[in-house]
Amino acid sequence: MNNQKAVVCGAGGFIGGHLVKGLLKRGVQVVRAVDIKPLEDWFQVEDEVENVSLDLSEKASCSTAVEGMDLVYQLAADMGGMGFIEKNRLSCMLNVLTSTHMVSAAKDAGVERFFYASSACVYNATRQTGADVSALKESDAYPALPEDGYGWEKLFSERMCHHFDEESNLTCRVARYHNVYGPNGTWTGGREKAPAAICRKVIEAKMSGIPDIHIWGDGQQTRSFMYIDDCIQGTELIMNSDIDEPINLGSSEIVTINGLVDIVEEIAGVRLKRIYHLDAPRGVMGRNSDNSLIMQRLGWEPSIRLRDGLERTYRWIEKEMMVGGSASVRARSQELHTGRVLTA
Ligand code: GKE
Repeated sequence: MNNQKAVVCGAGGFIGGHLVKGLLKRGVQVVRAVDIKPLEDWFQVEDEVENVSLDLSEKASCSTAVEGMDLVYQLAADMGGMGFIEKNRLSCMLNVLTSTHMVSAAKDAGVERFFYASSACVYNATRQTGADVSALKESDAYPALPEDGYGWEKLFSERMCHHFDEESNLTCRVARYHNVYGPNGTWTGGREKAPAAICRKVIEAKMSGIPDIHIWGDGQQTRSFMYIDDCIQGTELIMNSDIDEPINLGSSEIVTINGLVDIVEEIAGVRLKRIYHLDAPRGVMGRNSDNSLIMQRLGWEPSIRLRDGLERTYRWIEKEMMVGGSASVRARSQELHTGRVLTA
C-alpha cells in the first residue's frame, strides 16, 4: 500500500479532507487531492500533496485526476444534509456524471483499486418509516426505493462499480456511509447535517442570549451518527479488503434527534426551549446501521461514542464561530427576533 500512489477526489470536502490526512498518517503516498472548489474554499489542505481544482463531472478532468495513480478514492459529489438534498434533487442526480466519468477514467488509466463512497440514502424508504426502525442490512436496498435524487444516483453508481469490478481489471470497493460528522465539516450555509446544525444552533443560543432552539420535524426521528475517525478507518479497511459488495459503514448507536439535542445541551451546559418545525426537511423517520456484515468480514465496526464525537465537534464549531462567526450569530439572532427563521 505504502509505495502506491493514491488520489482522493472530493478532497476539499469534509470526509475527503480527513481521508487525505489519514492516508498520509498511514504512510500512503497520497500524491493527489482533487476538488471542484478553489483551494481557498477547501476545509483542509495538505501542502505535501499535489492539490488540484478540477470539475470531475468532465471526463477529461477525471483522466487528469487519475493519471499515474494506483488507488482512487471517489468521494466527489454535490451533496449535503436533508436541507440540501430535498431541494436539489436534480444536481444530486447529476452526480452520476462524476461517478461515471471517474470509474471509466480509472479503468482506462489502469488503476488497481477504486473506492466509491455510497450512502445509507440508497435504502428502501418503506423500511425507514418508523422511529423504532430495525437496523438496515445491506440487502434492504432491494426492492429499490432509495431517497429521490441523491439515493437513486448512489444506487445506480454502486451497480455500475459492481459491473466494472466484474468485467474489467479494476477492483471496486463500495461503502454505504451513514451520516458522518466531526470537526472540519460543514456547519452552516444549508448543506450541514444534523449534528453540526444542532451544535451551531446551541452555540448561537448561548452567544445571542436567546434560549430557543429550532428543530426540524418533531424530534422523534432516529438516526445513527458516525464520527469521522471511524469513517476514515473503515474506508481504509474496506478499500483494502476482499469485500466485493456494498457494505454498511455507520454507527449502530441509534438516537432520536431530541436525544441528540439533549447531548449537545449537556456539552454546552444549557437547557433551551425547543421549537419544532414540522414542515422542515425531515428525510426518513428512522435509520440505523446493521453492522453484522462488517463485523463478520472485518471483525471491526465504528465504535466512537456519540457523546465523545459531539464534544470534539461542538468545541471545533464553537472555535470557528468565535473566530469568524460572530457576525453570523448576530445575523442569526436578528432572524430569530424578526421570526424569519431559515430552515437551515
Ligand atoms: N440538517 C438538519 N438541520 N437536520 C435536522 C435539523 C437541522 O437543523 N433539525 C432536525 N434535523 C433532523 C432532520 O429533519 C432529519 O430528520 C435528521 O435530523 C437528520 O437530518 P440530516 O443529518 O440533514 O440528514 P439525514 O440523515 O436525514 O440524511 C443524510 O443521510 C446521509 C447518509 O446517512 C443525507 O442528507 C446525506 O447527507 C447522506 O445520505
